[in-house]
Amino acid sequence: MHRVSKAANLKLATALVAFMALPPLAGSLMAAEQKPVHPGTPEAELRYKGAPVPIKPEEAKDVVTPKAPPLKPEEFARAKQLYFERCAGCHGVLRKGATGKPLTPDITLGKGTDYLKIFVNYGSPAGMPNFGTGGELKAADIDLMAKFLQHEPPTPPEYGMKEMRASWKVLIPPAKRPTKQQNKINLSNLFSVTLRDTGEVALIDGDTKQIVNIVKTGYAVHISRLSSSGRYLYVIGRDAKINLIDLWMAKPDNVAEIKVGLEARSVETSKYKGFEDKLAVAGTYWPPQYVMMKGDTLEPLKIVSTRGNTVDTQEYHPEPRVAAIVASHFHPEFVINVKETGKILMVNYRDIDNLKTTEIGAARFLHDGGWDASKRYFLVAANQSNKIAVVDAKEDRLVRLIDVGKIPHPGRGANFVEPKLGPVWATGHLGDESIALIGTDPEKHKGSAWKVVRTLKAQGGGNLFIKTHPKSKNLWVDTALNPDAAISQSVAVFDIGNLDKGFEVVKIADMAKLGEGPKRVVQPEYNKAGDEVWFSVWNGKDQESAIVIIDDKTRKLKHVIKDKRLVTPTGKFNVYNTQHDVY
Ligand code: DHE
Repeated sequence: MHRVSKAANLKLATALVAFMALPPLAGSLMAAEQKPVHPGTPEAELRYKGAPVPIKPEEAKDVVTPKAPPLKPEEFARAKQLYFERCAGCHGVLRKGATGKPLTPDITLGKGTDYLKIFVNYGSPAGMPNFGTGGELKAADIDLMAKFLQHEPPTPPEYGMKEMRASWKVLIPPAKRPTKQQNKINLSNLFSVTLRDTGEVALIDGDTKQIVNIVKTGYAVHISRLSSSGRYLYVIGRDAKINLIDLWMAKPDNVAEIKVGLEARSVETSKYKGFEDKLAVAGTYWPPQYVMMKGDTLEPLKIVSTRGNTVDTQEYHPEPRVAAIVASHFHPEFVINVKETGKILMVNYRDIDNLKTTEIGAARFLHDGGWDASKRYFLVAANQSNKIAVVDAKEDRLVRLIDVGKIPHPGRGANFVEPKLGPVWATGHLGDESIALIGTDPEKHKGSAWKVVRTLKAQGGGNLFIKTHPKSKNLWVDTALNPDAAISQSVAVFDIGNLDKGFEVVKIADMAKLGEGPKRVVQPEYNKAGDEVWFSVWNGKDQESAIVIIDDKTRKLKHVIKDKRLVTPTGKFNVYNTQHDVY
């Protein structure tokens, strides 16, 4: 296993801090890259720890703790804001510990203000940022934070059926929607492109490369998913707002919306035979729960909490966030991954009043993942545990926990046939340059199944997404979070038929011919035919970004989409490939 050096880790960590802290520190992305903010912290940890939480501080109630140093109301308000922006992503909203350590008063009161101040000021080699010496927080704020941490954590409000129904809007009821497609777009080759910092998606015609519409969505919009038929597009923002877009309209646009919580990342729809387009499901980070909704209106039907005990030490965790959700093709089930408890819930939606759930114990910090080529096995990263969990969706059981490299980050992963070893599913890593190939065919390639059969070496750490297509011979690997601009602005491409040859570097950002900015190249996504691969060149909010389209066969530039409306493009979701789980 190749590992990045300590110095490289430090550089990468620094870049990641800047990257993670996007909303409040957005403008300082490049500047912050120069400061050593997280000494000794591997990049991947930081990537997941520091993201600001979009919960408004005023929503979380103050709890004054008798033995803790006193704080005035305005000091409380400021401390809450700082905590949600800088700390909650790692330590959890309730400070019970997520990828960062627990910070509840039973621990912090014993440490005292001076000790805590030193910690916040200088950080720790275990991953705590040096907020003081790194220049992120002033002395007064560090003092405030050290006192605040000794009080009971302010709890954000619960968010239940009443709140969901109050936020729910059906803009165009199903009866008033088109009965057949009203536009001439080749919908199966449409792309939904996340415009992260404007809270919108760009719908781009994959054939003509023209923008069909820019649709308003939630704050810091995150992912798009398709209904089973491909007609409806579901988009979720970090503020837990879901937008339902009807692609049959003359100009595809929102037909319904709902806010399902205060913070969220995942949405999915029912795909099992007989339930096509019937249900949608969304998981929230806060409150820790998932909700099932009517597929064509988003009417909320059932909310289920994910609070419970961790898979290993079996301690109670008050805030287990919902990470990836996929729809099973073998049963009417959603596969719901609960991050902090490390449990995979196979939730049967056949009868939601008598809900049957199979709870599969995997490993903590479940995050993202995808199906193998047969769509029977789901492979998901337990990222901070450096493992991939494999679940059999036919038999609803854990097949194996596989040790991989440092902080696996597959996106949905990449399925292909390794010439000697048979079908594999591959993941890259945030924390090192390795690509792990896991055998996925227990029938014909039993010896290779459910282990790392081969490890490739790509450009470096900071990989976010990896992609191929059943019709392609290429495996594309981004390195969007690598601190070296030459690496974050280019991608590696392997020849699947000759992996020994190593990779070729394709300088995607240069092809876009943009001005200043980080120009991170992120998330390869194929068109329906599998002969083009699209990359986002992700620049700052006030800078020009682009989408670069590569001819997959020749690996040469085919087209660049530039438009002043394409602000901070990141994820791209091709309708056909997302609808049919092709990756
Ligand atoms: Fe994502 C998928 C969570 C930051 C782009 N991201 C996911 C999933 C989760 C997740 C749980 C799986 C969803 C599913 O399949 O149902 N992402 C998080 C975070 O908690 C994190 C680390 C911090 C945060 O602030 O939210 C985070 N993600 C990012 C980004 O900064 C990215 C790179 C840019 C952006 O647009 O926000 C980003 N995440 C994506 C994309 C996917 C994703 C493009 C879907 C990949 C796919 O191929 O399906």
